[in-house]
Amino acid sequence: KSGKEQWRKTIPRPRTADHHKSSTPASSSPVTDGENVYALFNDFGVISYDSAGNERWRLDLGPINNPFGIGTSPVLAGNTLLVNIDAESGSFFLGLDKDTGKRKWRRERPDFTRGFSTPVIYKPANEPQQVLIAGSYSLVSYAVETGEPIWWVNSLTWQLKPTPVIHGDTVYVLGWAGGSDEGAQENVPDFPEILKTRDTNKDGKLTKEEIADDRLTKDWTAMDLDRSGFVEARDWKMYQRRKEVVNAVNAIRLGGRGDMTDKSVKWRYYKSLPNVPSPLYYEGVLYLTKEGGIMTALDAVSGKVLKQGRLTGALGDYYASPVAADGRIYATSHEGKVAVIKPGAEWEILAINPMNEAVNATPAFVDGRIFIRTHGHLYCFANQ
Ligand SMILES: [Ca+2]
Ligand SMILES: [Ca+2]
Repeated sequence: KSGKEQWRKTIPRPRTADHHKSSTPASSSPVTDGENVYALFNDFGVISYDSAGNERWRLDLGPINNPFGIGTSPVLAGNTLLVNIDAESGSFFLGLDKDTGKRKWRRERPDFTRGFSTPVIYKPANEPQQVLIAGSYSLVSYAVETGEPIWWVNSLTWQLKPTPVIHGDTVYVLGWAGGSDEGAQENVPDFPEILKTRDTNKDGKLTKEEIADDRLTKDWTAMDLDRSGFVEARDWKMYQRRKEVVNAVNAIRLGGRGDMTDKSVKWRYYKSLPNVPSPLYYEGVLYLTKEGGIMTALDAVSGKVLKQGRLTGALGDYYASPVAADGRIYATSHEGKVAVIKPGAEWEILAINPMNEAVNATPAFVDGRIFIRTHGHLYCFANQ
């Protein structure tokens, strides 16, 4: 209530991994069960403290092969702490006992490359809890208890950052990645075919020199995903997919068994897509806030554009997701301008509140209070 510091712990990091300039080694949001807290760090792994700051357990997750660091946050489902790590190689999804940190299950995700989206819990009627992960090329729903994949929808874009949003029987999955806007797709030949012409020394893999195409080799970290020094079949398959997929916000019907790609996609929208901010569902409308300060309101049922416009007074980059509470939408720019918006098909800006500092974190609303974390401060706002 007062913001007074209760405790502070420092964890020595066993290694220092790369991360994107917009990220930090502590970008994941901690999660709490009301008594204990669970935090995930790029260079460390998972650690849990009780409310007095006593360490309960820790779990080293090893080096993570993601050149941009991690953006995903741990999630609690009953007694299970869910942690998904999508990297260029060695991606995995963990279900941990929240009280001991012991592994309940581990699911390898070899077909997934770098990802930053946070898992989302989904409770089907008359069935046990599931957890959805939006990753490169697929949305997969897993059983919380066992980690078994239950159903999935393919053809998402690569390197997803936003968290999916659930409303009713629908999940809205947004993905934008460089080079994958509608119209930029390319047909890339299969690996055996490319080997025929490029694999000069016939060892079944390709060096930079053998590929001899600057367009492919200039971002070598995005090609040689497992850091072997060569492009092998998996690296090539991922490159093929990257050139195949389309950035979009997808409305997907929840539930099913197996591959639901052809059955469950209700609509797709391809334009003015945000990179990092998650969409917001509020009273029948899906809101997207994009870099540059462009807000798009879509009819959540049909995907039709209701209104698109600039958040005048709060232009610039957007990392924080839009949030809604008590009949208002709050959109926070990287420069720290908080736009307060009247929701609806004819949304309009009511106020712009400057925080006078950069903001990447999404504001949190709890019991009539608004918590906003800027780069240097944590603020709490409330009606007195
Ligand atoms: Ca070769
Ligand atoms: Ca490789």
